[in-house]
Amino acid sequence: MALARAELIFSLFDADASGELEMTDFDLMADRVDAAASGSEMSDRHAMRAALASWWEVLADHLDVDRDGRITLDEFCGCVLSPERFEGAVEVFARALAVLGDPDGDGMIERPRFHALMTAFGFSPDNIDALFDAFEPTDDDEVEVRTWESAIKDYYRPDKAGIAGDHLVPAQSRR
Ligand SMILES: [Ca+2]
Ligand SMILES: [Ca+2]
Ligand SMILES: [Ca+2]
Repeated sequence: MALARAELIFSLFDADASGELEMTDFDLMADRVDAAASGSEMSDRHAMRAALASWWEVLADHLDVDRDGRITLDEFCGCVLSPERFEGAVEVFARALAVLGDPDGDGMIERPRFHALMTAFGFSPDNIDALFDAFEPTDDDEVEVRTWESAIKDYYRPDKAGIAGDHLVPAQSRR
């Protein structure tokens, strides 16, 4: 399961589908999320950009073994062995994303906004809905941002299994 998850996370990070991770992938994700986060404060959007940039730096520092500025899938799978190294970066990212999901600060995120942000990160519509439903939305079709934030943190941990974010894994690759 851990390696399958690492491969899935790798393919999501590879925003330009070049087959390797580069800084430009994280710039591209930042652009997409920024476009999806209209209505959020500029400072919150900048915080997301900064979170993605420093996440890339941490990944490159630890995983780009041959120092060519790109992370191959083989190099990336090294993160399965030491997920704790990336926890800090994932936490900052999850917080920044949660803030973008809740511009009015009431602690809840609506389905359309959830959809827009998750689509920006490359998740597919069916999987996004399944995850939203797993969070048990209110009658107003909102879920708690806190629940989502902790699911994001779990999701990007390659060693985690049996989590809400498993709804984001296409059925055929679940084990
Ligand atoms: Ca790429
Ligand atoms: Ca490399
Ligand atoms: Ca809200």
